[in-house]
Amino acid sequence: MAMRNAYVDQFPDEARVIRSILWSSFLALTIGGTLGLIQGLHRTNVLRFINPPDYYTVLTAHGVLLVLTFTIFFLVGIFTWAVTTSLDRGVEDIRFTWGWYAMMMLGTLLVGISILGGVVEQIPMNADVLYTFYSPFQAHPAFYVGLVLFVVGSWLAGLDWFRTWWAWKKENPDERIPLPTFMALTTMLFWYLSSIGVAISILAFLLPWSLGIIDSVNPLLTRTLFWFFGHPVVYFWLMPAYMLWYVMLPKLAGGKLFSDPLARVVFVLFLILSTPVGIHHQYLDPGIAEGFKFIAMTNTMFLLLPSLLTAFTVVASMEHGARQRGGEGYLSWLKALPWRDPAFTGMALAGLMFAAGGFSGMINAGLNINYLVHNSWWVVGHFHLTVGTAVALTFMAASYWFMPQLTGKEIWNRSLGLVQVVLWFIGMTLMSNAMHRAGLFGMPRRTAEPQYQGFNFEPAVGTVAEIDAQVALGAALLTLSVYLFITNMVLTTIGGSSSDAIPDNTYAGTLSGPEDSPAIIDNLKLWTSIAVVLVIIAYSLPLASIIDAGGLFGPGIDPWKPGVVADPSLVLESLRGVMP
Ligand code: HAS
Ligand code: CU
Repeated sequence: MAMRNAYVDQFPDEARVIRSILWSSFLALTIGGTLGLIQGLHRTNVLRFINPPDYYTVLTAHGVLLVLTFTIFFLVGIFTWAVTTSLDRGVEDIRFTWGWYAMMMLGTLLVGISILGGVVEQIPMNADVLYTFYSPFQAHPAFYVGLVLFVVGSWLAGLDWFRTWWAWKKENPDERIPLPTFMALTTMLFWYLSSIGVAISILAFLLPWSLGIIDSVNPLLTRTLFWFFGHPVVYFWLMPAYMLWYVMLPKLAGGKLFSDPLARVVFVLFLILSTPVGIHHQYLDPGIAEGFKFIAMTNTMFLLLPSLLTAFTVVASMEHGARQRGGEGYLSWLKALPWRDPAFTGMALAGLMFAAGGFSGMINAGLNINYLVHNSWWVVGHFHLTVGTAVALTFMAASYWFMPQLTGKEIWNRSLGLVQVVLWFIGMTLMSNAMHRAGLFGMPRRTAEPQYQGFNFEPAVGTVAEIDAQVALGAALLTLSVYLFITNMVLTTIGGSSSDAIPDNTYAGTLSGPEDSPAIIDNLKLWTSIAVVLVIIAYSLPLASIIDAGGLFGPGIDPWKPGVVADPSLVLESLRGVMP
């Protein structure tokens, strides 16, 4: 009998940590998904059982659990797989790996409990600040402390991968960085750069303010620091999905990656361009000059390039796979793809929906068109196609390949997996399409009561009732899909016995390998320096003018004058709320 060579056989210790990490991620997905259904039914007036004010607590938990907890846990797990697999060596010290995971868990618990305080009277905390935690909304200090722990944990995860790579490089000084490691490292580099923004916002302003150390903050400044991080974070979610499309999808399709050099160029472009664009979330913020917004728009349009390159490369690789399997013709090769494999089909459908989500992103990015869609349900439609499908569906689909690798067991029910990913596609088609349409006639986002008294929305096509029905039905199908997913994962893990039929832990080969690109592509220091310079160009003047106009700590407030900085007893006072 041939020796099985799954990930769990090669790296049993790493497999154990990654399993725990993925379970944290799946738990967040299950709770977050359920909350999504509650909101979907409430907003559309189909079923209302929460108090309208609690809607914002639920919405905060939904956003935080899904876009921060679910996605980021999954990606740190999958990047750990990517680095160890492609370097063919374990992490330097597995205790360190457990350490950063524990830190991220602790952060999640603090954040989770403080949000829960919004609906549970016994918990004397509150964090109804939505996942963007803009001031003047204020959360309990534990919320901010939890966020800091979570983010610092993710920084240490990156350090873990860099350490593994440094050790490998010592032994392989002349080799090119293997592609999956290259992708994980470039992603981490822009994550380090961009999360400095949110770190400053929290540590210098929001946390001291919530603790009562300072009296006020400059909302525009903290918003700008948030979006300095808030745009790049969307690519932090997307890059692991892209990695899976580059290294897994071609393999599952039965072929090879069309071009390794092109994939590297894409990740370098994301490293360079992800950060200097955050102001495209602030086109409607007064207090930022139009010129700065124009620069952000220009950078954003350049940033479309790596995604368009990805669309080309990934589809070309799929076509190569299909032709290897006997596919022919201009389009009939599509029929030769392995549509019965939930991992393949889920990822391919995620890519297809991302084409639509990317398109609505281009519309958002237009400085003038944005005025039409900003703060409307359109934006919610946009990000449910991007993070909610390109990323979430890819992660779920990939789990049908990864769970066997991590547990040594077969998926409990693969056909159910196929149903699950298709159900997501259908549910999201209904929900996101309706949301986009609703946004076009001004239906606002983030409100429990979208109907204003004395005002009737008038859709150009269809009716409000029909749009609401699609959203409610879509939300129900999506939640059902999450439950099918989690059931499959649970039964795979606890049921079944170890199987010898698990495929080897490998990823796609390439038609054109790294040797076809100049070595400078692997010069991470160079690209990081360019990224830093671009950030300085894009942000120094806007930040200076925001501080000049509104003060570091709010208009007219000089923290260096005595009396304004609160006395330390206030700090103790507010800490009393945190301590039991
Ligand atoms: Fe966005 C708002 C612009 C991409 C997430 N975005 C948001 C928000 C979120 C979000 C969460 O400029 C709301 C934030 C909030 O709460 O206020 N976005 C863009 C642009 C892109 C973009 C230009 N967004 C994303 C991604 C996200 C994400 C990715 C998460 C993962 N977005 C904006 C703007 C706003 C915004 C404004 C602010 C709006 C406002 O007013 O508030 C681009 O990166 C998109 C590029 C993508 C493409 C598509 C390429 C197609 C591909 C598919 C290949 C096909 C395959 C399969 C593989 C050009 C790669 C084929 C299958 C076969 C069967 C053949
Ligand atoms: Cu953005």
